[in-house]
Amino acid sequence: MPHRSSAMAAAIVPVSPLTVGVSTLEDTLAVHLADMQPDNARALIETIGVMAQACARISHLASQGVLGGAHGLAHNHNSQGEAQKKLDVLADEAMSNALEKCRHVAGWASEEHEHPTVSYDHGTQGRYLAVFDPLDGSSNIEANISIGTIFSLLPHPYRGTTPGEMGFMQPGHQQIAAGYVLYGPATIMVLTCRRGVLMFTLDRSAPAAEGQARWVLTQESVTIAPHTREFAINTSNQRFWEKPVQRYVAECMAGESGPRMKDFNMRWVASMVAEVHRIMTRGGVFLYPRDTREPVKPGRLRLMYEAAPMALLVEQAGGKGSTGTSDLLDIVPDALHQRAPVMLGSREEINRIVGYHEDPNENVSMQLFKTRSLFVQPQA
Ligand code: AFP
Repeated sequence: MPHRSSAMAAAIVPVSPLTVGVSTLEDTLAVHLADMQPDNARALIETIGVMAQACARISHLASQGVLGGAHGLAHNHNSQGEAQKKLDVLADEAMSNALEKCRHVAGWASEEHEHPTVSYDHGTQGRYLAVFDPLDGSSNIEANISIGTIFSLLPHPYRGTTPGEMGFMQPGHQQIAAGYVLYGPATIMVLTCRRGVLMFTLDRSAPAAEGQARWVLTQESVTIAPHTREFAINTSNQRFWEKPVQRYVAECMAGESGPRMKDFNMRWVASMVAEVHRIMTRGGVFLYPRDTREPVKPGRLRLMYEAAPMALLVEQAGGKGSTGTSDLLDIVPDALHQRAPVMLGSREEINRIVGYHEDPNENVSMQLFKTRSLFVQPQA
């Protein structure tokens, strides 16, 4: 059997122009990364290919529904104390098993495990550290609503030694690549290697079970419009939000008769992958702000598994990601499972929300606006 790397090397020369609807993942990346040093490009293509293959496997498991035996609880808890679903566990295994075989990956961190895993065979020589949320939106599984996988590649900072937890503590702007796979009516991968954003659709008629998943390029240069009339937030937490978010949402809700002078639409899928994908296709903002429900947690979403990869994708598509007070990509994690407030999407809207955080007269504006808001603002 040929070694996978030699098969990849053959696949990346000669390059041909990208053709949407025809170019496969490997062919597309060979063209897309043509400016990279060939050895680096080959390693990146091979590693993304390995993760894409694992996601095709997860797509297959998810698409089987209850017939595949992947519904329901696994009767385990993850490192965060959250009850794991069977599909959480299976997705985690699919990603881990794939990365274990990849010679470029020295180690990986999964949202499902307390500590990172060092690759048995490639721990010292691998050039990347992989980080992933194997199954995002797991509360949606039994309801047959979209779910996803989020992944990111960081450089292994101490190549030649095995990676420790400290090696993963890198800010989001260090990411070499980031992507997500949406398991919806179609399975779609959205990927950035810091050269814009590409979108691929899994050809489900190809035999994924034999490791032959076929991802077809379906959009190049994915771009998020700077303005939007759509926002996504879990409004059941409204009373816990910080004031600038209260103000932003209240103004959207006030619609034409409020200061924004236009009507807004709202969505909430409870799967960040699905929300970000909607933003990638038609704009919008996604907010999971800091709130006062659990003061020790600065938000619900994980910085490394969710916020940072999505922020890179959004930024590469022309949008912006922020905590409200700082750029999501600038945060240096101090713990693997660190949480962060997340606001991302259409650039001008995120700038507006950041502006509200900076506004020293915030409380004054809130009082003025109170008369027109559909929300009753909580008393200070
Ligand atoms: P699960 O994977 O535990 O279902 O969490 C999904 C998620 O991290 C993110 O994808 C959603 O946007 C968010 O949590 C939903 O949170 P709420 O249930 O609080 O709305």
